[in-house]
Amino acid sequence: PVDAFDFRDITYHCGTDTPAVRIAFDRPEKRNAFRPGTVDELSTALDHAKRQSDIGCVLLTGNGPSPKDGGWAFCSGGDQSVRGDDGYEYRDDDADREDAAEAGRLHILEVQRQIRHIPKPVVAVVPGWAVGGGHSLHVICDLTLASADHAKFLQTDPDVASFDAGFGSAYLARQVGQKKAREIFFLGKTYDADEAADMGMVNEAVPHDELEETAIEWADRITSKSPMAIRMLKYGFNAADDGMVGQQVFAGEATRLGYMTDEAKEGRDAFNEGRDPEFDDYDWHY
Ligand code: 2NE
Repeated sequence: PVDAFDFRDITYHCGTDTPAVRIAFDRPEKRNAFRPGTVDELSTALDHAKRQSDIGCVLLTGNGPSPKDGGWAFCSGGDQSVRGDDGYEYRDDDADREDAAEAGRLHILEVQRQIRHIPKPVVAVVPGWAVGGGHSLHVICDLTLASADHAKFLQTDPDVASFDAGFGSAYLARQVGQKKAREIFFLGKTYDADEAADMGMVNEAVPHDELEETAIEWADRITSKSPMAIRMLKYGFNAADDGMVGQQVFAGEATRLGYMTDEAKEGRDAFNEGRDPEFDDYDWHY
């Protein structure tokens, strides 16, 4: 575990041999449903992982099995037992948190954006149920690896009068097509890992006892590659769907690469030295 944190609802581990982190929902008796404090912890862990320049991949998963009935889950979405009238509330042993707010929260959507923008691939490692807002989380991740034995994918949003009308549905339609995405939400069928792989929202289904090992292999493959290239590719894949924000994020990374050139250093140095910049040595590339 990463010592800096004392999490209650998630576990957070940093690889020793693999430059990746493993973040896991840790409420298996609730099928890893998230309450506001869970979301706070997830956000903190993702932010920490983002800032570690030696970490190139995030594995997001759910611990299990449930001590109550042996069931496995990635995440079953918002904890309906703490859903108030305007969002999810800090109640019981969630209420003494530093960030506890009076108003209902829906900040899992902020976490979706964190996953979207973190400059390293996030892999959803799905050992069991991915349901509702938990389904949307696997959708937003860059890759999904699933247990062929226990993973199940289900959208219950309309059953509980909730709706992820953003990435959870619209981006899902980019992955599986419009008809299939509408089927997932409108019919609420349950799909196993092979079916989810066939429709394009899961990359691979592997035997349950090989799930974590395969996830680490994927992290090893990802982190053996050029960090700059992986980052630019992630933001390139995002850009077309993310509009001006997608362009802004991609452009920010292009700016960073630009800053690393002698040409940019000449612009900076000329200003700091109070002289005109000398750009004659730099090509108008074609
Ligand atoms: C996940 C699913 C399909 C599992 O079914 P099953 O039969 O395997 O287990 P069971 O018995 O239903 O659940 C085991 C225990 O976990 C709790 C259950 O209440 C049960 O507790 P006990 O009876 O043992 O005490 N549990 C499971 N999911 C929970 C949840 N989300 N909140 C609180 N407790 C939960 C089945 O359990 C299921 O359908 N769960 C509900 C899925 C759901 O509707 N999630 C919310 C969707 S809305 C959302 O996530 C969202 C959003 O769309 C946008 C923004 C924010 C949130």
